Amino acid sequence: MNNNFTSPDFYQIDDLLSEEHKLIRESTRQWVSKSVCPIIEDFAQKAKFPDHLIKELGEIGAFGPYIPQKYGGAGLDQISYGIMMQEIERGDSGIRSTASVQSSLVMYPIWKFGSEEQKLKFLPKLATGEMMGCFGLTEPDHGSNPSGMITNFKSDGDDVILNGSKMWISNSPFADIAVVWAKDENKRIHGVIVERGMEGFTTPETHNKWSLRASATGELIFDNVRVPKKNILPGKSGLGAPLMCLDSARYGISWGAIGVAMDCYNTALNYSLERVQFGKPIAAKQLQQKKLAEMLTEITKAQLLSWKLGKLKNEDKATSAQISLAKRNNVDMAMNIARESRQVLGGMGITGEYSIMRHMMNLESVITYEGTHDIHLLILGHDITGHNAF
Ligand code: TGC
Ligand code: FAD
Repeated sequence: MNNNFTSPDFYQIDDLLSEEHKLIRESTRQWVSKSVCPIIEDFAQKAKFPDHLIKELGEIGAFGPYIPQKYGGAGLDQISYGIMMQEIERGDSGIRSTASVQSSLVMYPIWKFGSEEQKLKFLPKLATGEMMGCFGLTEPDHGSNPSGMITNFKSDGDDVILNGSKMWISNSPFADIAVVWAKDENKRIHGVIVERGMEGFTTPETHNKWSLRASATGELIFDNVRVPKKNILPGKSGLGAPLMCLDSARYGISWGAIGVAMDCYNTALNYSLERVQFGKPIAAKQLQQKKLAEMLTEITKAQLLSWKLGKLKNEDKATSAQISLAKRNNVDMAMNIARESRQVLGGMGITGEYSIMRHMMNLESVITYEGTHDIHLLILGHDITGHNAF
């Protein structure tokens, strides 16, 4: 495990960052090296979520970095958020998932679409980790096509009665609240805050994953759950509301993937300098240099992409298609680098002595969730041609 990590910066991209960005990177990096790297392999092997990290994630400001301070967030810009996701995902995609679900998929919709009462009730506790949330969009029969969702509610006095189920929900087994997307009697989609303990609401865990093993994934089952109407997010309805949340999370993932790629690249570089075969370090062999040179090239391109996207997001100018391009490119880039760097390590690459194989398996989820690789291609195709090919 490499605990003295320095990120590659071949194009002096640090010059584009503020002093605050660099401080945030340094402090998050140190926390990851101290609290995540030493324990994460063991938790992944045991398929257990390290829940003792929740409080620390709250303390380092990883929950809602860009949410205003008034609501308990850190009031930082989008590049700061991206940098935090990069550093946390260097440790493990599952820990980044916990942070990005809490920030972009739970706090963001409450902040953007919630009533003042909802914001004051939930956001400060979500920011510290005293309360944890999850986001329920995907259903057993509606993954890439969430508009077909079946989960629905009917009005009953001051309450609604919620029925249906959600699948593949990060953090569901331990979440205190779920932001659930469900259709009303007119088939209009709304966000509903469902609280643990409401009768008829259960969250069974999904087992036997080979990917994201240090993250808890589960279902959300609603069997005539009575939810007060005051728990419906009043500010926006329709599929566009959850898609706005996804835009924020996908942007964070574009940075997170860079963290994984950097960790794999550094591990492969260090190993190749130390491992001697045929009388020389394997780093002296052209075939290994080709791998390393291509890794650095792709990391550098991805760094520039996410930085520029962050600038656009700071100005509120980033389009959904631009976000899709970065999520799709950077996760694919990280997957290729994980595969190549694992080969540099030979047999050692398949062991838990190094982080690469765990990253490689995690990325199989990252390339699927928040819109699959192919769905992001179709979003780009739609943007380019004006023709919807979904
Ligand atoms: P479509 O007809 O294109 O759009 C419906 C309405 O939404 C608007 N819209 C957006 N609004 C805001 N942001 C966006 N990114 C938007 N994209 C579209 C659109 O203008 C329209 O508005 P209106 O007013 O006309 O109704 O919708 P569609 O049904 O054809 O589907 C579009 C598609 C395929 C792109 C979308 O549904 C999609 O992205 N599918 C992928 C599903 C997905 O990403 N699921 C993620 C689940 S959450 C998750 O994976 C969390 S993992 C967390 C972790 O552990 O890190
Ligand atoms: P499907 O939609 O069934 O897709 C199967 C295949 O068909 C894919 O290759 C896809 O690209 C392709 N495909 C689909 N439509 C088309 C098309 N029109 N043209 C061509 N190809 C197409 N969801 C949440 O709501 N909240 C969460 O917190 C969450 N966390 C997750 C955590 C993990 C570990 C995983 C694995 C998933 C998580 N998801 C979550 C669900 C995730 O968003 C979905 O898995 C994803 O959107 C894909 O849906 P699906 O699995 O149903 O695949």
